[in-house]
Amino acid sequence: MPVAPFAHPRSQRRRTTRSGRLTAPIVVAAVVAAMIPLASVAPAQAASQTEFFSSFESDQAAPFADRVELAADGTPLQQNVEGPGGGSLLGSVKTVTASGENAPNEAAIWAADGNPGTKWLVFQPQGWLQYQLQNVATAVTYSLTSGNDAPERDPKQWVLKGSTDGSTWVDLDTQTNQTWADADRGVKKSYTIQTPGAYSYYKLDGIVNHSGGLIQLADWDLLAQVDPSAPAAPVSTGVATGPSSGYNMKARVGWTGTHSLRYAGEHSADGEASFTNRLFDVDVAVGATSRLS
Ligand SMILES: [Ca+2]
Repeated sequence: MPVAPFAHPRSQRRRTTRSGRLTAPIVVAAVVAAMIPLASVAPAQAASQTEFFSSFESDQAAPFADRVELAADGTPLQQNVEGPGGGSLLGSVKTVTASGENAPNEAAIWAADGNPGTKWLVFQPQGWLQYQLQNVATAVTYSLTSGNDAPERDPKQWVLKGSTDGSTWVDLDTQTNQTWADADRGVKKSYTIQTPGAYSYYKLDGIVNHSGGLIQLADWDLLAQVDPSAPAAPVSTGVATGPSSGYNMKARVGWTGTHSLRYAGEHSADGEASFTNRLFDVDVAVGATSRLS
């Protein structure tokens, strides 16, 4: 399986554990998966020559999000690693749309990358931001993370809405008079959804800034109830929009388009680290000439 490393700032960040010890990040990579019964071929050709192929574009097979494989005794196949936090639905965000954006470096997609170092910015004092998920999901909490500067651009009020079709909306939560201090740059605030429901579209509607003509937001996350059988912080896997930046990579592209697989976690303890997440269930006959690449 060819692997193209890309930067995921959350994983690159070194952090200190409660014991005060620095931990090293786990490599994050974009991969393309294919069962190839022929000689090695380029990804662009592989789709028509294989029994199974995906490079995670929206018209191709979508991987499971954050699905940690379990051993026969029910324990997760994960050792000495810690994911970015359970329940996040960012891995299953299919499309991100907004009332406007400052593309490409401050586009709407940067609100959905789980990285407080990137942001969505729009030249409007009022606006909206919308996620379409790959599957219906019930968010029970959500969070907004402030941008890196200019607190007057922070959202002051908004209405969180949910929808099953992207046109008929249900109000889920309303906030007013929200404030991040000047020093609270890149700071996450979490909110409980009082009336959660199963939706495939979520929208931060009626966003109003504090003053001036711009809105900015570093991150908007939606979180589902955590599966009690899953590890406390599973390694995250899901579709993303390619690397944000790096010295040896092209930003915001995958192998065949604009999507990629992201996995993220940190080496959280001494010793060998490993994890196994399930990406696809495939039904392909494997023979002597089968190839996985
Ligand atoms: Ca971001």
